[in-house]
Amino acid sequence: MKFYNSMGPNPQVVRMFAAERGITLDMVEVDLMAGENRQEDYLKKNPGGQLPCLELDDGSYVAEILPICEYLDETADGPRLLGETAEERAKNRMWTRRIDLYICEPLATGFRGAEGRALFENRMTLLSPEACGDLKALAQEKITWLDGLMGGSDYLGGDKPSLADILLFCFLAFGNSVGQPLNEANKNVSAWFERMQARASASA
Ligand SMILES: N[C@@H](CCC(=O)N[C@@H](CS)C(=O)NCC(=O)O)C(=O)O
Repeated sequence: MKFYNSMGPNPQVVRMFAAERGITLDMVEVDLMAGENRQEDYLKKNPGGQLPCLELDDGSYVAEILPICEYLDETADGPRLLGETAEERAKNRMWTRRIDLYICEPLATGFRGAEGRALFENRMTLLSPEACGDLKALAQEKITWLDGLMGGSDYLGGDKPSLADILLFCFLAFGNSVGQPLNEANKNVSAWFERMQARASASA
């Protein structure tokens, strides 16, 4: 198994998930800044042209971070991070989907068309900087919504971090570094962010 890795929050989600799950990834670096991921050799692996991507032992590929994490969870020895029962898995997926659709997607699309414009303008259609401002505001609105729900437990998934926690952490850390800072008025999210940052897996 090989993990095609790069800078950016998406590969970080898989690296952090693997670290939490006790999995060592065999990493191959791809130069995202130089656009290596948009060239023929990489497109044969992942026609979506984005990172990361996992090459399985049979030579086939799985792209998209959430299915990659699910695959790692199901195939590694030891207790599953995504849950042992249908109920646990459904709740994990519910949180992961909320975080992905309502926070990660607008945050990342908002970044690409604004601060990331020079890097992305020859790679994909971008929204106007004004629309990107609206997307960033939508992401912030949902983070504040989440803050109101997060008082009772240490992590979204309960007493240990789930994939949803890892996803949210990597994207909030990324947002923080590209002009979408953490809002300190969101006390629960801020305390949760510090808890996540203190985990050894945060530097994976
Ligand atoms: N939906 C994809 C998103 C992947 C993604 O956006 N990756 C970024 C790196 S964080 C990327 O490849 N950016 C460079 C590009 O699009 O050319 C997933 O789940 O893996």
